[in-house]
Amino acid sequence: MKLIMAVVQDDDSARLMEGLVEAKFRATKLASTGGFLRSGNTTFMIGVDDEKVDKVLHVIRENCQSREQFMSPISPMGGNTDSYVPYPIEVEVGGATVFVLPIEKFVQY
Ligand code: 2BA
Repeated sequence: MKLIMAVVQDDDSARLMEGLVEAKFRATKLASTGGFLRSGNTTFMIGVDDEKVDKVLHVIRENCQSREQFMSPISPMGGNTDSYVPYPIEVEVGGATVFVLPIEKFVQY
């Protein structure tokens, strides 16, 4: 069994959850925050048998798209301004960042 952890954009999370439920996968959605943009994203926890991992990855790919986002840098408060960029910068946020982890034990009580 594997645990798939997928960080996706909030805009895709409802569609992805629908896709997973439709494909009969169980998933848990967690509210998360990206360290770089400091804005909300969504992390899915999906526990599946090994042979179904590729099917889940397919559902994720089908329902998540990458987008350009602007990041407004926060001005440093009396700190070092050497690397400070005073205008918004555009970053491409991926459709999904996915980790596939082995599960040692799975129990439900
Ligand atoms: P954030 O950390 O808010 O990053 C959003 C986007 O900003 C990233 O998109 C990337 O394009 C850019 N970015 C991140 N760090 C950067 C840096 N040091 N310099 C320049 N640009 C940078 P994605 O790579 O698609 O990541 C989307 C979200 O997935 C991330 O949001 C974070 O929440 C999560 N993530 C990505 N890689 C991760 C990792 N190795 N471990 C844990 N979470 C990760």
